[in-house]
Amino acid sequence: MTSDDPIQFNADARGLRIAIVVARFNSGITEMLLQGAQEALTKAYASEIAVFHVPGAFELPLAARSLAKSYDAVVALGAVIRGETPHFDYVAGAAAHGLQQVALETGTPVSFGVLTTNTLAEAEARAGGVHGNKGHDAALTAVEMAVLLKSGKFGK
Ligand code: INI
Repeated sequence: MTSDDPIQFNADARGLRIAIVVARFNSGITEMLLQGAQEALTKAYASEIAVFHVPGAFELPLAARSLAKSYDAVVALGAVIRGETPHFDYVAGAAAHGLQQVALETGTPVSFGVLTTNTLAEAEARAGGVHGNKGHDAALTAVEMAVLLKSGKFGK
C-alpha cells in the first residue's frame, strides 16, 4: 500500500444530511471536485446533499461554521494553486486552519477537500485525473466521521 492508495470504507450515509461548500476560485478544478463529492454521497445514499458556493478558499471556514450548525457533516472544497498567487500560503493556511477550527469548535465533522498544489496540472491530476478525485475522498471522510461520531464510540 502506498500513501496514494484510498482507504477502504463502506460508506452508508443513509439518514445523514451533508453540506458541500465549494469555492468558485479555480472553478474548472473545484467543479470537478464537486462532481466527485456528489457522486460519492449519492452512491452512499445520503439523505440530503446541499451545495453552497463561496468566492474562494479563504471564505470556506466562515461558511462551514454556519453550515455545521444544521448539517451532520460539511465537505469543504477548493483549489489553491501556488503558481497563481503570491499569497498561496496565506489562503491555503487560513483555509486549513479555519476548517479544522470549525470542526473542533462545533463538533461537526468538516472534511478538507482543498487542493493545495504547485501547478494547475497537479490540481487536475487530483480532480478526476490520475490521482483520483479528492472531492470524492473528502465526501467519504465526512460520512465516515459523521457515522463514527453518531455511533457514540467516542463518547459524547
Ligand atoms: N482562492 C482560492 O480558492 N484559490 C486560489 O488559488 C486563490 N488565489 O490564487 O489567490 C484564491 N484567492 C482568493 C481568496 O480565497 C479570497 O476569495 C480573496 O482573498 C478574498 O477574501
